[in-house]
Amino acid sequence: MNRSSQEQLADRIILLIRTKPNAKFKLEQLAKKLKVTPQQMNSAVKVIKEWGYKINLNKLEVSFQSAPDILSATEISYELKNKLIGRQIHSFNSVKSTNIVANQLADKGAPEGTIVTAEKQTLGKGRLGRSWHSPEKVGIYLSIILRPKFSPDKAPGLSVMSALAVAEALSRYCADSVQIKWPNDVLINGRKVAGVLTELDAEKNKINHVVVGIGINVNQTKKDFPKTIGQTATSVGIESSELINRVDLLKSTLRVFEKEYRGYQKNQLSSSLKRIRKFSSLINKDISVKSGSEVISGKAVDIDKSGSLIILNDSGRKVISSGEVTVLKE
Ligand code: BT5
Repeated sequence: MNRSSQEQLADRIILLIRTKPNAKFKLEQLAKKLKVTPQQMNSAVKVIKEWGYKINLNKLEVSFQSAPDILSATEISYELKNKLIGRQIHSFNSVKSTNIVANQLADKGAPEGTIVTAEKQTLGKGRLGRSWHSPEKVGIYLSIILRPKFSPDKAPGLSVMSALAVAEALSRYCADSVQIKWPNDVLINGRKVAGVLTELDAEKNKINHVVVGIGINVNQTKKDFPKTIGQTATSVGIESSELINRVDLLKSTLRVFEKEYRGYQKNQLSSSLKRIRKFSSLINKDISVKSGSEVISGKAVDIDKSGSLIILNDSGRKVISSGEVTVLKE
């Protein structure tokens, strides 16, 4: 039996025994049910232990105690109940960047809703050539492949939509302190906890695919951040003083994302604007935005249904679809 069929068997055993935690399952009966030999059962049970599942095992019986907090396809798909987002899951221990892998999969025809996750990234990407610090097993590194039918000019709003999905998932852990800093940052108590990198592959009037990359700092402690971002970054764990289950947080994010994406396809951000405004850290602040080579200053007054930021200044009303914001006055 090769490694991957052993892993598949391990998956099936986990699915069966976790339906009744702590109940004893006879190994012989499980083997019969799964149509495998006792030897195959034994090696699959070994794999289950190696993955970090807590099981009680003797020669005759096995029982399920608890699942490890690993971003594996087995754990992510368990009771996810999404129709689209996460219907195919590619999970890795280490990749350069989940966005790079997702773009490659999309080029090869991976269906909409396919996700890529990793325990660690060695070349995690931010926007505009910047990097995303991605240490092992403490963060969530996720990319989602979308194939929307709408025209490419509607794609920029997907960043705000994704930031909203993350903010909503995070507010279950840190209720009143989560904010969205337009267009793609999520903050807790003013520090960056998550970022979104949206990459678009499109022709003139048609989107081939979009990869939405989401990085969330989950269980980092202060000393896990390099000096360069020590003052500006935070994690959900630091802000909630709890050890967070990454699989649960990832699944909540995927569920909210699916709901938001459905709404976005119908009418962009129309039905999300109230929540976006509630989370927004910029409304009514004096800001300056660098958008391409242009720098525009003024008061941020709103975000519209396309995800653009509306600014008022002496020369009137400006609508900005993407850029870098600096807050001038709190
Ligand atoms: C972002 O860029 O915020 C987008 C980050 C997207 C990361 C995800 S992880 C999964 C997927 N695969 C990838 O390769 N990327 C995506 P930007 O707005 O450009 O912010 C980058 C800046 O944030 C950096 O220049 C640092 O100053 C800061 N930074 C880097 N790592 C950070 C971290 N882990 N937490 C908080 N701030 C960070």
